[in-house]
This record gives sequence, structure tokens and C-alpha cells, in this order.
Amino acid sequence: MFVDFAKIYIKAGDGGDGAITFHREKYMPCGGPDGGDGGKGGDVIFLVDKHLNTLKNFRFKKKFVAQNGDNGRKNNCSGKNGQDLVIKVPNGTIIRDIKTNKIIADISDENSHIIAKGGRGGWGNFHFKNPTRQAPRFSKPGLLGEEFEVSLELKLLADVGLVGFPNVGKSTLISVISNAKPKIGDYQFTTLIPSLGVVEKEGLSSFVVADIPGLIEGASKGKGLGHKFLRHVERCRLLLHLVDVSCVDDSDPVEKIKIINKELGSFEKGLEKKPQIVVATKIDVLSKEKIEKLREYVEKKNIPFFLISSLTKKGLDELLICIDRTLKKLPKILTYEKEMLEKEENFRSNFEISKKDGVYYIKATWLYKIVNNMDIYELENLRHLQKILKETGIDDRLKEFGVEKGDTVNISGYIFQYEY
Ligand SMILES: Nc1nc2c(ncn2[C@@H]2O[C@H](COP(=O)(O)OP(=O)(O)OP(=O)(O)O)[C@@H](O)[C@H]2O)c(=O)[nH]1
Ligand SMILES: [Mg+2]
Repeated sequence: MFVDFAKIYIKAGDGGDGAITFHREKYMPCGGPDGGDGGKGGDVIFLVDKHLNTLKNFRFKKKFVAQNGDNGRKNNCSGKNGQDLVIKVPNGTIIRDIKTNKIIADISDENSHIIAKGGRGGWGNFHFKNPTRQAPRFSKPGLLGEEFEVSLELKLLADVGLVGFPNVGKSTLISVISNAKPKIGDYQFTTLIPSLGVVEKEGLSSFVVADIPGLIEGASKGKGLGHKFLRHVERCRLLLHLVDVSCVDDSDPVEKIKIINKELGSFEKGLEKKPQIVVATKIDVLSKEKIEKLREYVEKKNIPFFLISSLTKKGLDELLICIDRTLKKLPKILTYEKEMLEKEENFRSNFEISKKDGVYYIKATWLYKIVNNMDIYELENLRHLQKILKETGIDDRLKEFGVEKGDTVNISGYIFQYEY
């Protein structure tokens, strides 16, 4: 089963909490603080697996959570880091944040991509010891791991895409020029899913070809197999537009070219303008009339034109040489830039306030991170925090909820008294 789109939930591990412990030893009644730091939460990492060519592994399993870091322990022992979670995807998988629809990453190289970062472990109370504070009874909790609802979209990576009506000989061509072994049949829609083949020929650079299921008029409106598979030619550098010129059917080859180009354009504007080579197929049983009509049309348009027979192999070498030369002049395979640059950007307007038993609860991941990174038991830090609350509109909302000086405010477990 070919699946090229999926939605999943990913969450990195939370950092472990710092410990609040004190050194205990016989004859040493007042040992200092010795609470160790929490371990880091595991990251969620995406990696290409060359053996995968569909996203079918994500059809039923939808939740991917990396391990949390362990809490710190006494004797200054740090908690163990949470294990990273590695998710393997086919080459060419684009990850988007569902909330913003922005691209987080294009997984189309050999690198490991950290998509959700594990939270840092919190400091143990050992770090908070200073000359005036010998026995700190607080530590920091670990930071929360990042979490996202993401979509995975596979857009195959190929240099050359084969497009055309069903039954024109696309799969037969890829089977004779590459290592691919597709199903071939004398009926329409033999190919039901896109597949890739690698062409390796002495004297030429190797390149990847994508066999795409056949298109028909109205594919953009769902006719035939529809045009959903065209997402897999989006990245192709060059299209081979195959037209059947055999005498077996009496269709107009020029009309056929126009229809396919129209379908390409209606899938994505500009797709029909991708560099093309028009390939007339099945010339072992050619119709002279059809060829002449086609030649006149493509030459007028200045599109390279080749005649081939995959059966007798006539014209294949010339075609491959032309593909090789053309690819050398074309830009590399399209990869998508990350659009989601600063994940924190919108965070600041993202908060929730609630009141329960006289306590005001503020829920905001970004704020939690800030609080976690400061010692709010220091007056100076507390002032800074209240300034942030004012700047971000949280303060106004607290007032709407009726907060007054001296009331208790709770930010994810950090409790302080409202000052303004
Ligand atoms: N005579 C002749 N027949 C060919 C040639 N190439 C392909 N065929 C035949 O044309 C028919 C269709 O070939 P396919 O390669 O399956 O066509 P396709 O374009 O992949 O078709 P879809 O997968 O349905 O889109 C098969 O019966 C092939 O044997 C050729 O060069 N000469
Ligand atoms: Mg086919």
C-alpha cells in the first residue's frame, strides 16, 4: 500500500527535575546541599531510511513520544538522560507543523534532523548554594520537551519524471533503462503507485527516474486515478512527456500533449512549464501521420523530440544522452527550506489563565521556560518576571480575573505573590 501523507503527534522527553537533598554523614550534622541535576529529555529525530518508499508505517501508529530524563538524585548524582526517539521516513518526506502549516524540515539527506528538542534537566539544589544561602530548599524542575502535531508528506526525489496518458509505455521504458521492475500491461492504469528507478549507463552520470501513474483528461477533477500522484513530479528536474504514436489507436497526439500539460498546470501552476522532452513511443508499430503532426507541433514550440521503441530499443541511447546533457544544465533537485524559523515567535500571545480556590494559574509553555531558567526566589528576578507579565498582556488578563496584591499566582508549579 502506498501512503504519501500522514498526520502524527510527536513529543520530546521532558527534562528531569533537580533534586533537593542534603549531605548526610555520621558526625557531620550539617552537610551541604547535594541534590543532583535532572537528566535531559530525549529528542525526536527524523532520519531517512533508503529502504522505505511510503509512509504506510504511520497509518495506524500516530503517537511518538521520546523518553523523559530522570530526576536528579542525592550525592550530586545527575539523572539519566532520556533516550532519543528516531523516526525513519522515506527520502523526500516534508514535515509541517499542523497549526501553522509551515515547513519544519525536508528530510531528504543523510543527516539526522532533530524535530522536537528534549527539555533540559533542572538544576539540583547544589547549584543554589552561596555564602548567604547555605541550605537552599529548592531546585529547578526540568524543562518540558517540545511537542507538535505534524503532517508528513512524501514528495519523491527524482531527476526525471515520466508523464503521459495510461498505456503509452512509461513503465516499459523505465524497465529497460533502469533497475526498476514495474508491472507492465496492455490496459490502462497498470501502474497504480509511483515508483523510482536508477539509470546507470557507461559514460553518463547516473540519474533517478520516477514512473508516475497515467493521467487522463479531468484527472484534476478526480478522473482515472486523479492527479494526486503529481506531487511526486513536483521536485523532478525534467519531465519526459510520453506520447503513443503507434498505429494501434487513432487519437490525435498533439491533443494528448495539450491535455496532459493542462492537467499538470491545474495541479500546480507552472508545473506544465517544467523542462520537458517529448518522447514518441512504440515506433516499431508507428503511424507516420501521427509522428509528422507531433513533430511539427513540438518543433514549433522548440521542445526536444525523440522517437523510441522500448521493445526494439531503438532511439533509447540518443534519448539517454540527451537526458544526461539536459540534467547537467538544470538546477539540482528542489529541496524545501525550513519555514518555521523561530518556534517561540507566537508563543508569547499563547497563554491560559484560570482561577481555583483563590489561586491564579497561568499556563504557557514559553513562560514556564523563562521561569525555569531563573531563580524567582530572588527579588530581582521576581521583578523581572512581573515585567514580562505586564509586557505580554498576562498582567491585564490577571486583573480581569480580579487579581490583587498579595494573591497567589502559580506558573506550572512556581508559586509567588502578586506584587502590583
Ligand atoms: N509495440 C510496442 N509496445 C510497447 C512498447 N512499449 C510498451 N508497449 C506496450 O504498451 C502496453 C502498455 O505499456 P506500459 O509500460 O504498461 O504503459 P504505461 O504507460 O506504464 O501504462 P499505465 O501504467 O497504465 O499508465 C504494454 O502492453 C506494453 O507491452 C513499444 O515500444 N512497442
Ligand atoms: Mg505503467
